[in-house]
Amino acid sequence: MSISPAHDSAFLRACRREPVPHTPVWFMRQAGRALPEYRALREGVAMLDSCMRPDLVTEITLQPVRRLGVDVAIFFSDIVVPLKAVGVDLDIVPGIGPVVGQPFRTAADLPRALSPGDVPYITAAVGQLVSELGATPLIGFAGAPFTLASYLVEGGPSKNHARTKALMYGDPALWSQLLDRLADITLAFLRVQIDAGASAVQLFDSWVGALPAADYRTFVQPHSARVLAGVADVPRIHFGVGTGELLHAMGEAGADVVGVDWRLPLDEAVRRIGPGRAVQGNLDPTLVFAPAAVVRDKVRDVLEAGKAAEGHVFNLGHGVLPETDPDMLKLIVETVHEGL
Ligand code: 1CP
Repeated sequence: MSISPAHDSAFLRACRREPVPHTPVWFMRQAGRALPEYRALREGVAMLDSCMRPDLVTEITLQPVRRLGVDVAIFFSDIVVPLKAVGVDLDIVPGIGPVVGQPFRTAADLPRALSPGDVPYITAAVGQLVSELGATPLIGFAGAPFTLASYLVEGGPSKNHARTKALMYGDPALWSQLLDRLADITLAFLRVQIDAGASAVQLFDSWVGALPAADYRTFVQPHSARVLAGVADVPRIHFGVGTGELLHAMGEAGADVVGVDWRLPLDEAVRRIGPGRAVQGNLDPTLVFAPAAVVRDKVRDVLEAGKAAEGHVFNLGHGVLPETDPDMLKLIVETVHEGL
């Protein structure tokens, strides 16, 4: 196996907990939404259609790297793309998010497994991107089984995940079958991206913060752990929102880097996660609406707290909000790179 030109990038070094020339920085949801050049490209193209066009995916993924000077590219796609690829009737509705035609109720609704032949456009787009990116690493990603299950069971975005939890607590055998199948799909989707050249992966369990730690360990962790074990040949980032009480368990699931939202200072997150893992985060995504001087101070606070970690990848505590001024993101990148 040849060594990738991105191997010695600050990002991959931080993930491996090696010394870095500067703290690496990227933003969840950096590709899309906040950039006018993204909106121009997406004009008249439905979200899921754009994810199947390697030319568009490549261009959208590269836009924030060019404009913002971030250290990493994140593949432009969505967590529901592999579900669509195995035939689940769903769409991404503007202003809402993923909506599923027939929500999951019984074993007859189990999605089928995913094979690489189902997503040739992912292989093509990753290959094209990796050759254009050179020494800039590309992060592949997927949704974790719990978060994907929430969309399938609720039929769309949900605040309290009530039906999802009703299935989990009420029919543990069917729940386990569903999460097992989703783990297969997620793992296959991540493997496609790694095999095409992605140099790290992020497993998004965005909504798992809805669970107490004991139930997370029983009903979710084994499935996420199986996914993460299957991609141990690259650095693995594992992230969720509102996961202050789950950080240790999410690390245990097999993450090299644990993503932290904005609610907990990084030094406290590091204490909870324990040794042997790097952290990613965690500027509040709404801070970009504060004056520049405040933003710079808060960025430095995050860098200071991040010193407690064996490796720190700077990011927001969740995705870029659509109203964000790209110049503010640029200011954040510059401030992170300046260091303390
Ligand atoms: O990060 C990037 O720059 C790559 C692009 C990306 C990623 C990583 C998109 C494009 N989606 C995702 C992941 C994703 N999708 C997650 C995990 C990350 C997170 O927690 O934010 C989740 C939960 C989704 C589901 C989803 N897709 C939502 C959230 C709905 C809810 O439940 O609140 C939404 C709004 C989408 C649509 C979507 N995905 C991506 C974009 C640019 C959009 C906007 C749709 C459009 O332009 O029509």
